[in-house]
This record gives sequence, C-alpha cells and structure tokens, in this order.
Amino acid sequence: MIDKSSPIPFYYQLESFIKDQINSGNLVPGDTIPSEREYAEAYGISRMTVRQAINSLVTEGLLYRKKGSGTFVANKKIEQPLQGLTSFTEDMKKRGMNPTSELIHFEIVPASINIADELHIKEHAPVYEIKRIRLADGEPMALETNYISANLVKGLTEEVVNTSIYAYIEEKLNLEIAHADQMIESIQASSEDARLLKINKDHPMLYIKRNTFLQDGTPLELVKSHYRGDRYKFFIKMKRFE
Ligand code: 16G
Repeated sequence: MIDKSSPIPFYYQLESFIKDQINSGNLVPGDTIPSEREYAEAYGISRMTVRQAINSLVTEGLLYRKKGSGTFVANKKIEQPLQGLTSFTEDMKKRGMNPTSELIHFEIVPASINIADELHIKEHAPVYEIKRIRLADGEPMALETNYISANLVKGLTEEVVNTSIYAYIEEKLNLEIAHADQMIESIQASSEDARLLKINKDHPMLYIKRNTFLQDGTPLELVKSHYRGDRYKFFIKMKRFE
C-alpha cells in the first residue's frame, strides 16, 4: 500500500489509500477506521505521518472524530449545483431521496422594515414567516425560514408548506419563478440549529440567503437557511471570459 521508493509523500499515499477504500465501499459511512498505531504498525510509517493523512481527510469531511471512540467514515456530502434555480423538493427527488419537512413555525406577521425592504413591500404589510426543518430520507439537512408577501402568494397553508412551496406557486398560482440572488457564508450552529437539527452547537454550517424573483422582477421570497456543513457542498462550472 505504501510504496517507500516512491517520491509521493507517505501521508499522501495513505490518504489516497483510505479514500479509495471509501470510494470502493470497503469502508462505509459509520465504519471506524483503524487507529493511528494500527496504521503505523501495518505500513511501517510514523504515527505523525498517519495523523497528517487522517487530519487531511477530517478537514475534507470524509472522516470525523468522536472523542473517546475513534475516527469514523462520514456520510457522503450532497453535491449541490449552483446553476439552476431549484427547490429542496426537486433537488432531493432528483437524487432519489425522499424530501420531507417538519414545520416549526407558520404565521402571517407584519413585515419589519428590513423584510419590507427585501420584498419591496410596505412596512407592516402581511408576510408569511415560515420555518421548516428540511429532511432528506428522514435526516435533518437544513433549517429554513421563508418570508413571502401574503398579498402576492395567496392561500398558502400549513398543508402546502409541508410539501413544496415552489410547486404551489407555479402549479396552483401560475406565477413564474424566474431568478434569484444567493449568498453563502460559513457560520457555526446556533443553539436552535443544534436542537432542531440534532447536531452539536458550533457544528459547521452554511448560511444561505436567497432572494427569489418572478419573471417581471417582483421579489417573491427572502429565504434564510442554515445547511449542515458536513452534509453539503456546492458546485459551479465556470467559464473564462463569457
Ligand atoms: C430551497 C431554497 C429555498 C426555497 C425552497 C423551496 C436554497 C438554499 N433554498 O430550499 O429558497 O424556498 O427550496 O422548497 O436552495 P420547496 O418547494 O420544497 O418548499
């Protein structure tokens, strides 16, 4: 496994070997990997070298450490393309996963000055404030809060938001969802994220803010989401000089 005559650093060879084991299914999510000492003895390399390889895989999110119990193979991250304005329901179905939502909060509230500004409506105009846990195959992935003008999207109910908001807007209201601005930032899980998503406080998270617009430029929604950083990665294809 470790070719000592190769110019490739030992830590890198071990890292590639563990990666291959994960990709080929020899190691599956939840499996414990051998200890530093075991790897070091098996391949005749130092524990420092083993630690370097494992640290790198932990940073990449392929492995995670649990205090007192060892190092484990992490769940595969969901790779989310950034092109294409899609809904959580569509994204999960496309992957053959079952999307569900757990409704935490559903209320029509008067728009604060900030929300009114984002949605181009008057302060105190009615907006839906909807907070949902979004789950994929029963696993909590994100905590999402939508603000939508109640004068624009009529008849939104708890039943609707338990399925797909985008499907309701397009299929029932025949409104054309056209484009969005999205910002992604790294944050740490708040106490609320931790409690609702069943993760530790300070867990790595991605804060995503999306402003979505209809074809005529009317702001449709402001969405503030906290996605699990250990379960998501984003992908975009780039072109030079477009
Ligand atoms: C996605 C969108 C969110 C949208 C929701 C609609 C991100 C970061 N957010 O979660 O803006 O409101 O889909 O989902 O992608 P639904 O149609 O399944 O209710």
